Amino acid sequence: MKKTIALEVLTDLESKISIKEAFARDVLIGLSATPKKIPSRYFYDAEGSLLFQKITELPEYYLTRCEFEIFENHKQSIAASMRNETFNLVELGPGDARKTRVLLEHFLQQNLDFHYVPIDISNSAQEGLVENMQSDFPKLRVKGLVSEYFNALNWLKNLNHRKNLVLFLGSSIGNFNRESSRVFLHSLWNSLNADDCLLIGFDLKKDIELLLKAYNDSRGVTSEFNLNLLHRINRELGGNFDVNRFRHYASYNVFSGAMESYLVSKESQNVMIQEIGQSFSFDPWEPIHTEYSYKYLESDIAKLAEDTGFIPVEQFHDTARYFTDVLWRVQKQ
Ligand code: AVJ
Repeated sequence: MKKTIALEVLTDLESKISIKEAFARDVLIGLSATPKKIPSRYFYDAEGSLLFQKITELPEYYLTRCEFEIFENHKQSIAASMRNETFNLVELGPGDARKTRVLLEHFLQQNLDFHYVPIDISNSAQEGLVENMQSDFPKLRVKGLVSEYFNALNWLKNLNHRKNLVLFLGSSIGNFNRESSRVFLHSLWNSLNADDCLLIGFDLKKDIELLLKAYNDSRGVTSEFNLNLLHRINRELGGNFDVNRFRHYASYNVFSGAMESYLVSKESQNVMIQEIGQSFSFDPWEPIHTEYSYKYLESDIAKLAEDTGFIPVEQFHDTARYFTDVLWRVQKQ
């Protein structure tokens, strides 16, 4: 007998286009632009999500390990901020939610009164996640939402009036440029109620060598992760990329404070994409920009809270101080 999975697929009333159509549209726009680019959110198909999981286990990729350490060392303080409340633990883009398990386990053990509500655009990923959570934590009340973040938050707002603790972990915010991160956080503020909380992870500025190593690992997993974008275009959009004729390149931009990832064409070539009905030409050594991973100063983070309507409540670091998770409260007068 098939077990029922607590999963709700929300339809976005405004945009009725499928993920594949959006992918085709964004690849057309991105490869027609100068310089060429592809949005980083398309990394995470089934293959890309597995590769990202492998990245999080690499010795050079310190971010995930640091956030684990933060949760292990500070789960009591995080739980204390929610004691005597009935709340939704809402997670934006949970992935495999490995770090979140540390919190879930502790919250359950402390008998906190909450529902876990992971929100992700990928239906298959959410199905797996909700199923695993239900079997690993039989007492956990979980409701997975397949939706865009803000669509889901507004749905939640109308559904119940519980307090929300929103998790946005792993330096996902790093994929937004400085301006977009403000827009994103203020939209989040707008979708939340006064006194709701946000626990958000930021990767801190640090020695450039450590950053470069984290995005150019010795086993080449990050390279595979980046090149998977071209494989995905081949798989889903009928592209004929010869992936061997491109290489991964990642560098740190000291002016903007971001790691920047590219796929660089090693020679002059044309690539046909059936679903778009068009071919694209590449000059020798022409790059496609694929990702920004912005790094923060403590002062940037404080300013960001102030500018977007949040009050900093508590801040946590790993022992090396490579990474930080901050707990913010929504302020509305
Ligand atoms: C999941 C967006 C936080 O930017 O560090 C890892 C993705 N890219 N290695 C990051 C990523 C290359 C990661 N985020």
